[in-house]
Amino acid sequence: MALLPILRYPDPRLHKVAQPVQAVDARIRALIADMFETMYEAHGIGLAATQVDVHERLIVIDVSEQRNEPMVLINPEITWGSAERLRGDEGCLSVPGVYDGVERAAAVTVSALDGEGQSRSIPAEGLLAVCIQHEMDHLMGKVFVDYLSPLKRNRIKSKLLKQLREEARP
Ligand code: K1U
Ligand code: ZN
Repeated sequence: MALLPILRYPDPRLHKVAQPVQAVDARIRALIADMFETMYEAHGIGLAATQVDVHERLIVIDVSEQRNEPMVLINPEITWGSAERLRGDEGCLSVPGVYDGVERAAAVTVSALDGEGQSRSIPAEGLLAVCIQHEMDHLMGKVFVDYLSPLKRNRIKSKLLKQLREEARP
């Protein structure tokens, strides 16, 4: 297993649209293992393949307190979303240190293949529903800061670019 580098906003590769996974083979299983290791090490509750510069429709999630309920979504599609919408603060491993409010469907049903290539339909609410929608946005090249005002987004962009420049200084 290996830790993968996570792309950081405003890296333009975060805006690429992911393509369907063609086969759940050894390459994908190794990627899933590496993505879980990377997500747990970063203390995240989700990670999309886009964030590790792999532009295929694959997500890993674990919203459990004990960090022992891993969930793999391959080629996910939302088949139902509630009319009820809720606004809550979100964070992102690709946008470190930034938290802001985003409005999402309160509940969704997602169909996807699991890590064994089996078809599943998963009803989700609460944090899991939010996380699924956030990660599926990544697969469409969308980062949660894209929901914020241009003013806020530009401030975040400048702050993160400054951080990257400082980290690159010898
Ligand atoms: O996509 C990612 O970078 C993972 C992201 C998922 C997410 C968090 C909160 C709301 C929606 C989606 C994170 O895991 S950020 C990590 C974090 O700060 C966090 C962890 C648990 C609950 C809330 C935030
Ligand atoms: Zn994210």
